[in-house]
Amino acid sequence: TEALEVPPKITTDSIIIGGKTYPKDDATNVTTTILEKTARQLHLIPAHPIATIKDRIASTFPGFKHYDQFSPVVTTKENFDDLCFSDDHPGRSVTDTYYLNNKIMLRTHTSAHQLQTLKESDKLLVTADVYRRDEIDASHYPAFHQMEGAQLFDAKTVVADVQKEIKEALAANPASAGIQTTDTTLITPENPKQDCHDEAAMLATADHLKHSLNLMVRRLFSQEKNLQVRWIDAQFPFTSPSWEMEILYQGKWLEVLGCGVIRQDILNNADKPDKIGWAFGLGLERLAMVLYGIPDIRLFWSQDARFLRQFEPSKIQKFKPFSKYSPCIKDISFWVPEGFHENNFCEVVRDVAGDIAETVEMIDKFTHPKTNRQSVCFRINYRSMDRNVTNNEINEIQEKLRTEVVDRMKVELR
Ligand code: FA5
Ligand code: MG
Repeated sequence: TEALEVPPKITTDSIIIGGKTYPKDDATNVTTTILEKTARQLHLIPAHPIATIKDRIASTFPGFKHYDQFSPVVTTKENFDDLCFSDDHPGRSVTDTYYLNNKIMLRTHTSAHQLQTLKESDKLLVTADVYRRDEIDASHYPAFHQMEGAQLFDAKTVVADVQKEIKEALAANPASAGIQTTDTTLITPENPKQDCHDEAAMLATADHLKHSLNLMVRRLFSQEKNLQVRWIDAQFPFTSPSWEMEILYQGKWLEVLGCGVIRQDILNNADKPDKIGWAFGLGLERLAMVLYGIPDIRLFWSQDARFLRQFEPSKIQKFKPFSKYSPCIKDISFWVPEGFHENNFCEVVRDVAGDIAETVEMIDKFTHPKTNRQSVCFRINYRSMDRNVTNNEINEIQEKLRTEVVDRMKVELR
């Protein structure tokens, strides 16, 4: 655990964060806007919805060691190599990940702490802020929060151990009515058992995993009538087989977590070769938005008293939206160079406009028939969550954006 009290800073040749200095290099792409987020630690603020959901979920995993103070600065080894990501995995790309430099980055998921924590513990949770370069809309923000969970069993006794545990858990928590779970997953060549695993041991581990997570959402959503949950196949470099859980929310299936049977290489590296285990990683904002009825992911970062004062510690209650202020819509068109990536544009928007940028949408794209040059048009919806923006103010931002995209992205405005 590192002190994040010292404000992070970017100088001409280094990044200073958590009191440490990291030299910049050709991979550096972290921005001041993002670094400032690392100091917020929403999951540690009492009564903040993210912290309340974190506590609620943790209470459904008694006896699990809960780590929630890890620094977001990790090595590429921790975030990728230790988790069996291939060298050319797209997640490593500078368009997806924030790098301090070639070797040091902001974690993109709480799985970055799996190896270290599995060495220390057989039942663990990790809650933390994670960072990804991403698009801009109501459910995507470049910083969000995840909770990781993992549990290990003795590979020799897992079948009997799981049977006993599930029986006890069911006796203590009879499945609540009104929650339907559909499991459409299959062990296939695309979602295989690991060769080193005994089939019965793997199936028992998977059973325990799905049982634990079904119980977790049932408890979390005890107020919701007719909660629908489904399991689908997934793929992660660090688990096999792998699954995702989705819940039906406002007519759409919303992915809330990924999980699976931990790759044995990871357990061997954690000095636990005789164990078998599961892991999951869930998005706390996704669950908080549903449970509190929070319509926009930017609200979690709001420092407006009208947001924060609505919440009480350990109580989940529906969010009362304060009035929606009027939007201001602006388009920008430009010719793009080769290798243009939408996330790079979104980054410039974030830096210039901050949270006033509500959505960024590509509304047109065409290739000039003669020159073969490509042109794109983006529509930016500017709206503040706590006041009306003026057209003058947005014009100024839009002008600055036009200058910055040319400077930073080598595009030609149209
Ligand atoms: C992961 O991050 C894996 N580390 C999860 C995992 C852990 C799998 C352990 C197996 C074992 P994924 O990228 O799908 O997976 O993210 C996990 C969850 O984080 C998603 O289901 C979603 O709830 C949340 N999430 C992902 N991206 C965003 C985003 N941009 N904004 C808000 N929540 C997000
Ligand atoms: Mg996913």
